[in-house]
Amino acid sequence: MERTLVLIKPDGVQRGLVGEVIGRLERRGLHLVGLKLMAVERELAERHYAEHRERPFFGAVIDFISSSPVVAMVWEGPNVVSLVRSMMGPTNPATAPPGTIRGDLGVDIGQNVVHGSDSPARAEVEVSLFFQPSELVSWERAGGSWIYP
Ligand code: IDP
Ligand code: MG
Repeated sequence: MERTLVLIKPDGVQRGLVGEVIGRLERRGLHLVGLKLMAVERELAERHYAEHRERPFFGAVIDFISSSPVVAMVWEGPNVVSLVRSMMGPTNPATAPPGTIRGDLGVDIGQNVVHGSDSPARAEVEVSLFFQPSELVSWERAGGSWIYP
């Protein structure tokens, strides 16, 4: 079963958008298997964003994600990586379409409310960076067959 890491970034938590973001993912029918509020240490931030190490915005991204708590979650389901990415919208909220999380809730590329893994392989790495296996819960949602027949 596919899993993805979703972070509600410091701006989303500070702005009181935790319920809004989780509500959208829940209403879509996605399945939550891990959830916690946490501070992101710089070392974890640098490992999480390692692919951007050479980019000019790397320092700013590390400073930002470690500046204030995030909500870290793992969601599970068929195609969940691309489902979440399409719900988030493009990286820059200024050009993200209405109806997407970033297009509805943000305006700045650095403060774009959410992170979602960009591939199943990357998701596996990111889930294991943020969660111990014992923190993930396997459970069945009542009425789940009305979402996934
Ligand atoms: P993604 O979050 O949509 O996957 P990435 O390209 O992986 O976007 O970039 C990671 C994060 O780095 C973005 O979510 C954004 O907050 C930040 N970022 C990306 N590009 C820029 C930029 O050009 N300037 C400032 N911040 C950026
Ligand atoms: Mg990315």
